[in-house]
Amino acid sequence: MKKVLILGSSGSIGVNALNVLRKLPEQFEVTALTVNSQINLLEKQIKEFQPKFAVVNDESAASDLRKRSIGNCKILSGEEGLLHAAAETEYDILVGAMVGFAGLAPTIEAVKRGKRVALANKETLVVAGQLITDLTKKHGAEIIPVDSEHSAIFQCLTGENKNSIKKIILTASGGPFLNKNMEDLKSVTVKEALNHPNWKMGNKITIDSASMMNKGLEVIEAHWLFGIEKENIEVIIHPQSIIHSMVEFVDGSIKAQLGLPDMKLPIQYALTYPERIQVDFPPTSLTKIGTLTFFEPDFDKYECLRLAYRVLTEGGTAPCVLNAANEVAVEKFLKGKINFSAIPKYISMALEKMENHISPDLNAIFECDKETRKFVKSLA
Ligand code: MN3
Repeated sequence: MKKVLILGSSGSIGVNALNVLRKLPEQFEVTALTVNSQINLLEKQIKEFQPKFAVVNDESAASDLRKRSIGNCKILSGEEGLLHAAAETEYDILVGAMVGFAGLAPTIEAVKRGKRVALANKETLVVAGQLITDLTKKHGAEIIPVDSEHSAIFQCLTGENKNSIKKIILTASGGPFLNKNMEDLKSVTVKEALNHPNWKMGNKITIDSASMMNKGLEVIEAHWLFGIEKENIEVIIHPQSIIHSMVEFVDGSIKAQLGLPDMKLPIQYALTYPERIQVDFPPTSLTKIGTLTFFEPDFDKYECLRLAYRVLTEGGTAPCVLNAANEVAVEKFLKGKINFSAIPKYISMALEKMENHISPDLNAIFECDKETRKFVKSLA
């Protein structure tokens, strides 16, 4: 019986992780759940899964929850509670399903304890890739990707020698604006940007998919997860989202992993790896799908993707600046304060403004994140 802590149990990945765990009661036990503020959903999850701990980031929501009858589950709160859950409580696998930079510190605690991290929170590797990679080696931790593309690559690489990889081919759906041009992007609405054709996800990642920043973050994530240089990471558009990604080997052979776009599969694989467990996911009918198509991304239209490759070249805190600026810009776009094409502009401005620190420690990363947010928030 493996014990599981879920960071971010009210989000789309967290809910799907619980959907997976609900069907595997013999193998897994949920020991802790964390949310930002959604206590109504958390209360239901606590009643069903009976974890020993739950953390609510928002203090007043936490005290509301403490007044309800939730059995023996201990309610912690704030950043301190989050760190306590990751650093002190008992678990075997941490599911990193929080959104954005906030997932970094607790993930590091799990890595330092040599745990398995089923990582969905790509921002963690984007901002602190070197640090996490070094700590993972040092403490014998295990990072198993939950991101569908990286899970695909991870599956393609099973049994292969790293030296035989020629390149990684990340597939991208192209998002809701695949058929729009650069001019159109200036006037797209929040509602249009949130209407992803293939995947149902949270707001932040859905906007990132529309701008292709999501794919840019995934290029950086792939670099750190698999130790592959950016020249050997290619992005291609595949609108059907059936091939989740591919690996090309030195002999010219290409391996791909296919399936319907459903996060339950990569989540379950990260939990049960190296085993595969039979489940009742709907089958992938290739004859029903019929056609798979591929084409090159337009880097002028998807400026965010170009910026992601650029910060990977620059290294240091540049990826942290990109991530923080993007998080703030996306928030501004969702609130209707800026238009869609201002997102890459704000990121470029932040990259110009912020000084790059090479080989940053955790403090330097936190400082960079804070300063970049301050700068981008101050932009009109
Ligand atoms: Mn993905």
